[in-house]
Amino acid sequence: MEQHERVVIVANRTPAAKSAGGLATGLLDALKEKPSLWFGWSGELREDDCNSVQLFSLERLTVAAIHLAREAHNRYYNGFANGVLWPAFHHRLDLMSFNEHDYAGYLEVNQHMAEQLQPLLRPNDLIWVHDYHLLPFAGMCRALGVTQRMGFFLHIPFPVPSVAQAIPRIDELLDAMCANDLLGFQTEDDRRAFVTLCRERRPQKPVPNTGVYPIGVDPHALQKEAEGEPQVQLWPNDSIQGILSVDRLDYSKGLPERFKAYALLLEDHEELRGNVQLVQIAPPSRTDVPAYVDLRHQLTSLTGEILGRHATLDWQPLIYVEQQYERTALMPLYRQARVGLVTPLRDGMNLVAKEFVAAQDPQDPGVLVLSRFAGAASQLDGALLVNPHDPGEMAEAMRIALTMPLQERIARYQRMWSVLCASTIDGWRNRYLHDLRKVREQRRPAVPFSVSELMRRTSETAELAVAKAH
Ligand code: ADQ
Repeated sequence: MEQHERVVIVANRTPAAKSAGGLATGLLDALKEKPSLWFGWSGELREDDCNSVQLFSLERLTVAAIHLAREAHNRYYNGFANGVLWPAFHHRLDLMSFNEHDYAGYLEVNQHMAEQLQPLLRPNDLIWVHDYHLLPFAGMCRALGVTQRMGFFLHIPFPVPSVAQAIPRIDELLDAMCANDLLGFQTEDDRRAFVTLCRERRPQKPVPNTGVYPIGVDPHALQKEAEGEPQVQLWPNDSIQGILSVDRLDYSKGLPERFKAYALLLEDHEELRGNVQLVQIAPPSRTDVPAYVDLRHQLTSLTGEILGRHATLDWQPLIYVEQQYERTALMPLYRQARVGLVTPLRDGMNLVAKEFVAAQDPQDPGVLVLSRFAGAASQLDGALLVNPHDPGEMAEAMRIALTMPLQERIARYQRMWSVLCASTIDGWRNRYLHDLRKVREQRRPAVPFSVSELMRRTSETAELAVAKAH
């Protein structure tokens, strides 16, 4: 008997029983309604025995969680994924730190995950792999004989070819990525960069189907959350206008540049002193990676400078909070802000920008100041777009936002609200899966991929590197 289709999500992490992240929330609700599988790392590190798969159910979704060995995880996650791919894909080659040993760990974990997933697969599965942690995953699966339709979605930007070519082993990674049937990107710029790179680096080999699928939010649900009782009234009297920024503490988010622009605003506009306040919420992430430790020091130092120079006994120009908040708690805070300041140096989409818009009071909305280098800038045309490298331009955009008349604020909000409603998270998921299904109808054969040679060569080089180091 022909089995029904089952969507299989493969991601670095499995959703916890109670989970809240953007991707997890966006996919979970729909997956719970039909038989589906979510496969990934449990979040648990072990010293040994990583060959068991832990299964649990969230309604009709089965979660298959594997554990990873501490040492392999460190090389895969901190070493290659976040020490090479994340900085390079965000155009920070200066922060990229490659070594063979980490790369071997990255391949080993991908291979381990492919081997653990394979026995769980059914013939009619539609496999959807997520993000830069799993670039070679499809290649590994194909080498194990997996022939089901398999697609990949990149949540972060894809680097322009001149930068991408500086990533060691990029050709091997491209080959493995091209074992997918469909590759999805956040923006047309990302998609084009990938295709151009493939044509330059592997001109004789075919490029699979590619598409642009900007990730969205559920604007009505977020609006409702934003109308909830706030845990705290950030600006209880109207004498202070609030600027709010919410980010993971990450160098791609442009926080030091933002603080410098805010300092410039205060310096140049005496009339704003005492009347404006920036609240920056930025819980630390990836604290094992050195660049993140440096960033945190830089920010605490800039915070001190701004407070030292401008704070008075009855006015704090800046509140910097490292605490993590649930999205349900954040939404009512977004609604209180006059300005949402979202200025990453480079970002796949940036869901905070969309969440900020969704949270606004339609009768009295705040203004979004948005980096032109966030994927969201390709959609949110009602935002004030800025170059995050230009403190003067950012300060001026903040000033314009703080003084923008109600009518213009409403007009800009309405344009962006329409975009949010036309590009929801449900639409993103459905459109992607629809296109992946179409690949099945075309009966495109799975691309063969030789992983054994790749793994053998890499582990030999890594062993050599380790031997040399001792
Ligand atoms: P992130 O780099 O994590 O995601 P972003 O899209 O801004 O960036 O945020 C994802 C989710 O995390 C959002 O739902 C947001 O509310 C939440 N979040 C962010 N900062 C938070 C904070 N300080 N406290 C609590 N929650 C916070 C990656 C890519 C993005 C892409 C997403 C989804 O880097 O470019 O938009 O995946 O594809």
